[in-house]
Order: sequence, then structure tokens, then C-alpha cells
Amino acid sequence: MGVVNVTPDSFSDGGRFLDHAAALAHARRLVDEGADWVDVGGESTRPGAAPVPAAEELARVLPVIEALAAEGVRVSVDTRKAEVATAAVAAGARMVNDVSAGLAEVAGVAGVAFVAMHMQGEPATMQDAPHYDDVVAEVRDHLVARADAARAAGAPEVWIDPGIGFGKTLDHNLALLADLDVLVATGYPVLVGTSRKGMLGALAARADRSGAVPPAGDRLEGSVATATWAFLQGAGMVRVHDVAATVAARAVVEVVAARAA
Ligand code: PMM
Repeated sequence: MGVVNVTPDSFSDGGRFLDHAAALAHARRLVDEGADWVDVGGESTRPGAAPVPAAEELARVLPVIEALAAEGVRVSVDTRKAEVATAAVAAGARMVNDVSAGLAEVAGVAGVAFVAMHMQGEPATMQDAPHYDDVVAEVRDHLVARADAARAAGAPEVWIDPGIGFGKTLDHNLALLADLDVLVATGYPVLVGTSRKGMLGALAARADRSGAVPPAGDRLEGSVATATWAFLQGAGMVRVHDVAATVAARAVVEVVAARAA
């Protein structure tokens, strides 16, 4: 799944694709590079981000979704608002990717695929003091409940996603990645998004002699490494900014995995 953020403030590509022509060109490039889905979002959910009114979100994403869908691209809409999800589906989106996992019924009624992602709290404050007694079990139980609701409401395809970086410390993120098999064992296909995220900045700084944290646009190695890890643990899809590098890495590791099987 390739990411197209039509926003002024997303943490790694904010402002680059606010122009619709630039967003479309970027989306086409991601498809050429091997993306099966293009995830179009109009509201940044980075830590501390302010909410965006529905009308503004719609103005950002609808023209892009309409144009891509008309070209036969499988488009997912990254939104937390029922109104935006419904309009996006009418414009041709075939998946609702909801970081709050609250739109299960909306996706079901619309008859499109659904991604239930786990988030503790709200983007504005979610990184203040995330707390879990057992992060892996709590995330799993919440996602299964939301995925069951989406399926009961009629969603034809339902994914679960641990929500790396959404109300989670580095240790929580590492626990979820290390125990990804627990999510895979639910039977729901698993989507993972680590691309360019803060945890990769923190891990890169640990590995770097100077201790410098690389900026979001300079976290390709960690992004590809964790996407590859996710595939090897049984994830069915990864949400990434750098499609070509991820596809190439997966092609290599698949050969090794097939040999090992
Ligand atoms: N991460 C972001 C936004 N949407 N959706 C899913 N399903 N999983 C994620 O991990 C996820 C998401 C934040 O990243 P961005 O600002 O680069 O889009």
C-alpha cells in the first residue's frame, strides 16, 4: 500500500502533494513501482496534529480519489470521518482505512474493505503518556472486536493493523512488531505501517555513532527493514512511502524464505 498524503502537515511528506496534479503523479508512480493499493489521506494524524474540518478534508481527497479510481487504481481512503469515508466510496474508493477503527459499520454498509487500526487516545495527545498492562493482548482484543463488527456489518474484506506510533512508546512498538504472529494468529490479514516513523528515527540514532536522529525523509533503511520483518512474520500488506525499495526487498527475501520453507 503506497501512501499519498494530500495534507500540508503530514510528518514525512506534508505539503508535497497538496496540489492535486502532484498527488496524482505521485500516486501513479507508486502504482508503477508495484503498489496494490494507494492510500489517500487528507488529515494528518501525526502526534500533535490538529483536526481538519470535513469540508476541507473532502476538498483535498475527493478529486484525487475520483481521478485514480477512474484509471482503475485500487484506492483506499485514510480517514476517521464517516462523511468523508462515504463520499470517498461514492467517488470510487474501495477501502476505508480508519486509524480510529470507528468506521467499521460505515465500511460494512458501503460494502467496501475495511482496515481497523489501533490507536490509544487522539493524535493531539496520544504520545503524552501511553500506557498498557499488556500491549499485545490489548491491541489484539480491540482489533478483533472492531474487525468482527466490520465483518458483521457486511465489509467484504477486513484487515487489522497494530497502529505503530499511535499512542505507543518505542517499547510498545517493538513489542507489537516482535509479536506480530499474535495478530496473524487471529486469522484476519495484517497490515503494518512503520514507514519513516519516529521509532525508526530513535533506533537509527542508537545505531549511529553521533547519536543523531535522521529526519523522516531519511529513514529508508529502517522502513524497508521493518517492512521486510513484517512480511516474514506473516503480515499481508505494508503501508509505505517508498514502494520501489520495499517491493525490491520483499522480492529478495521471499526467495530466501521459500528456500527455507
Ligand atoms: N500511519 C499513518 C497514517 N495512516 N494507516 C494505517 N492503517 N496504518 C498506519 O500505520 C498509518 C495509517 C501515519 O503515517 P503518515 O503520516 O506518513 O501517513
